[in-house]
Amino acid sequence: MHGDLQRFLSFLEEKGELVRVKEPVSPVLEITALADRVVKAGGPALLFENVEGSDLPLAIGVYGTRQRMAWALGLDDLDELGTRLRELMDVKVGGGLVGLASNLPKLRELASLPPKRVRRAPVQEVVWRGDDVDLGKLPVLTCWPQDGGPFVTLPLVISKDPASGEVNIGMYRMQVMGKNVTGMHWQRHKTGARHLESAKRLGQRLEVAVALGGDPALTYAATAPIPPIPGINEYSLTGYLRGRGVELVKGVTVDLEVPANAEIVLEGYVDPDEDWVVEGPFGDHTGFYTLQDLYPAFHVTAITMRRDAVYPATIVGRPPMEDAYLIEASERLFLVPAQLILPEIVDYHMPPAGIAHNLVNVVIKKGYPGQAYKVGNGLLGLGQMMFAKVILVTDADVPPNDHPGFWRTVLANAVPGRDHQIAKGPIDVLDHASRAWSYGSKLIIDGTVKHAEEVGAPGTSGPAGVTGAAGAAAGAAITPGGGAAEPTGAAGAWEPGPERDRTHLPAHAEVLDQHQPGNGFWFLTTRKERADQGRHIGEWAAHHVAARGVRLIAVLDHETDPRDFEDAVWTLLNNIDPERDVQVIDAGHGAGPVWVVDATPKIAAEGFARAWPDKITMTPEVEERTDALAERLGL
Ligand SMILES: Cc1cc2nc3c(=O)[nH]c(=O)nc-3n(C[C@H](O)[C@H](O)[C@H](O)COP(=O)(O)O)c2cc1C
Ligand SMILES: [Mn+2]
Repeated sequence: MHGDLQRFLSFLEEKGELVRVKEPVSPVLEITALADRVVKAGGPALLFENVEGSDLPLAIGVYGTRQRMAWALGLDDLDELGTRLRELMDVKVGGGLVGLASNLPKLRELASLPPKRVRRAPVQEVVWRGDDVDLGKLPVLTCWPQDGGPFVTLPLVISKDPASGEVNIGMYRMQVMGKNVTGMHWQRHKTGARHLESAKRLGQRLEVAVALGGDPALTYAATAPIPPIPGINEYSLTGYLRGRGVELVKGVTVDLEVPANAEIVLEGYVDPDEDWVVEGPFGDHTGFYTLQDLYPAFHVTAITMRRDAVYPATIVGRPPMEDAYLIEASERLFLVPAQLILPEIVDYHMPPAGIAHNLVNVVIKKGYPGQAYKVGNGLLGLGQMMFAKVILVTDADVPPNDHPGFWRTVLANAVPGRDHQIAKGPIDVLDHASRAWSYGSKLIIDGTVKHAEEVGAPGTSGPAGVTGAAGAAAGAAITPGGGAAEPTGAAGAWEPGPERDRTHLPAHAEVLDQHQPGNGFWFLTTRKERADQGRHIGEWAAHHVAARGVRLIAVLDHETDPRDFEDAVWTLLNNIDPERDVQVIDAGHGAGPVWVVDATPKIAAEGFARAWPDKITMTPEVEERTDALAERLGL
């Protein structure tokens, strides 16, 4: 295992996966612009040795490919995360409480390598306290043009619940607001926010320490959705991943232990009685800005660092970004506990276009009617899976990371209206389309091959027969348990129409551009100017014969390219609250029912009370300078 960030950077350099940038580059937008194009091209990690305005070098994109993410955890491939954990646990025992109970003792092994206390630590070679504390000396990035200021983007925020003593590390971005104060963007559902509530009840300040760098496995662990199991936290997960305990040292001004091998540590406190401060805007991992909001202030009492400290950073924005690989690591690891509870799950994936929680593709082994909903709703009950907005379930043999192919399979097997469920629940705080902040709806689409009971037959207890796209294509029919065969009708035989470009699609005064990619979608774009415009265009399209071969019509904003499937689905998922924005129309012209989705920006005239954020874009001037820089660097 690498042990610390700098050893991992050396490892990457040996592998040819690190490029040093020696010329001066500005931390205001420029580093973002370069890092953005490099990560999207699957390029190397970057070490900026000369960041304007700071003496510290800055590393970015360290986890920016699937391979580097695996190496960061000491693995060759991220799939090993699941295999190793599966060996530890017995996932065959079956689902629910039985599976959990028989495996709980085994989970202790996860906690068998607790942190080790050390007295001297590289991260305390340099100590700034009191007036010497100056966050302005760190190369903190101002990431995007509309950002409210510089943000610490890869922080490991350490706190202890003053009531239970439970320690937590979460990655919560921090906006620098002064020499010694930042915002603390722990969202309402996160553990750090709970620790602050606990401190408030006890009438105490909450001490907080923020580590930058350290073992790459620990940085990963701070992002992992670790369930609240006593004795299991980010330190024990890191101990399990790296095969030895994390070295900790006592903070110099706080009664908290901090990772001894970090690059930099910020020590301080959050006072629950202090007014919250205006945080943001911030170009977020949704690919949109998150607008200003109130968050607690973090006061820095000391900054400690290595003599040769490297400042680690990431940027988030339009997918795919570096965080997609941190998320994929969690996806591989937490597949195993998810299968303990929902054993029919064969595999799942959260495609980058869904920025993690907006889209979960699930493959199941199906044994009975309604099972897709059992799994979809079951996932919604598992920790941070509660944020999922759209869940697609199939039992077909399609890899969950084949994004367009997975949709194609699900749309072929799912009849709009008959095969979906809308549910309500908590929504990610960053979601800008939900009816209210952090509260909205979810859409589960059952793209499995249907059992007789699911298409209207009463069913009996005999051996079950199935139908659906596969069966119907082979000329098969529903066989209700032990009974007579029933024809499947149009539903099972559905096939998507061919790809059609705008020249083969009907004109509409308000439609700017449109495309049917050939997998069941029809994307249309419009410049929204009046209430219900998106809905009306969708309804018009559904009634047109061009809707034959289409299962999902989506009306999108004018900035979306309907020929770019990733762009279109990314926009679609961000801009909807399914219960409000998804309707089913059967126009009766032979297309069958279609989902009509209004994914345009919502406006006040439609009763939408919140402000709608912009999509993130870089300024043309910075892009131009970055073209030149990228060329000089051969990137
Ligand atoms: C790059 C990155 C930035 C993140 N920023 C935030 C943030 O600002 N606020 C937040 O609540 N979660 C943020 N997260 C997600 C949390 O780190 C994640 O939900 C984590 O599991 C929370 O852990 P906890 O359960 O210990 O609170 C971020 C994740 C990544 C990968
Ligand atoms: Mn946690």
